[in-house]
Amino acid sequence: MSLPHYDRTLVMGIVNCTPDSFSDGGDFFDTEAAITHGIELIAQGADIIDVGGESTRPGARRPSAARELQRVLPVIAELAKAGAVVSVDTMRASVAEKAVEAGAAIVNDVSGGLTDTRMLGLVAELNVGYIAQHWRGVRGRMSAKAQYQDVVQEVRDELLARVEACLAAGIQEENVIIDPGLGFAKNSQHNWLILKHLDVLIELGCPVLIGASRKRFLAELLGDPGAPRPPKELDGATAALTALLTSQGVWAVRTHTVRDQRDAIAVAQALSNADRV
Ligand code: PMM
Repeated sequence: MSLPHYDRTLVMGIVNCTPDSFSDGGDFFDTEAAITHGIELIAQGADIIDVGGESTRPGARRPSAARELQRVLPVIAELAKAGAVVSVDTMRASVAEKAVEAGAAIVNDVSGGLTDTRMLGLVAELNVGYIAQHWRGVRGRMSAKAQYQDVVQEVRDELLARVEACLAAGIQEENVIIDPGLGFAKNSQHNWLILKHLDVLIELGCPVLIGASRKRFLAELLGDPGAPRPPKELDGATAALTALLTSQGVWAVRTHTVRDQRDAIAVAQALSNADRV
């Protein structure tokens, strides 16, 4: 399979079918509500819809694989039927396998293959896209692992190791996407440094996906000391970042609000294409 490629940064719309995600916790937990939301994001111009059934929020309890499947499969099937390119946000090979059967074209694994030893081999067999996110550990233990001498270099090296693991497992090079995993074992300063030096990741040669939408580092930037701004009030900041990321050559942004991000990308593109005649 080949990944969607366009002459602009792509927008991946988020459909979290979970009661407890970071930033839209519970809004689209119900299957029908999740499908309706996905269709709405497609209408707003989403290039990819990312469907997840497990929250990665610190302290969240893992659902069973059966529960995760029950949450995501009907949503993936309906959105794929509606013509969407669907990715499944899962760390489990068993869920990825069924999700691809139901129509998903990309596996989005926030653990980059480190949670489930079957994952990379399965993705190679299925010949689908694979998002390898930078990851240092699960939920409660994430912040303890946010220790770096040089966050940019270490994230780059650890991502490169995941890309090599993907290739060794037989995944086609053109199917591998990398993601620094903002907020995953990273504090605000780490996130800003990674974003400032994205060229270091882009130089690795894989498409780069960035998930900044409604994340805590934006809430901390815009809130008062000790009172971060609520996630749903961060969409302007997310769009500002999207415009800047577009000019850096990011392949896609993962976001809760598709229209704003498409607008931000159009503005950045018009500016960069404007020429004196
Ligand atoms: N962030 C979250 C979940 N899945 N997947 C990728 N590839 N990159 C991310 O940054 C990412 C992800 C957590 O955010 P949410 O709870 O708002 O979806």
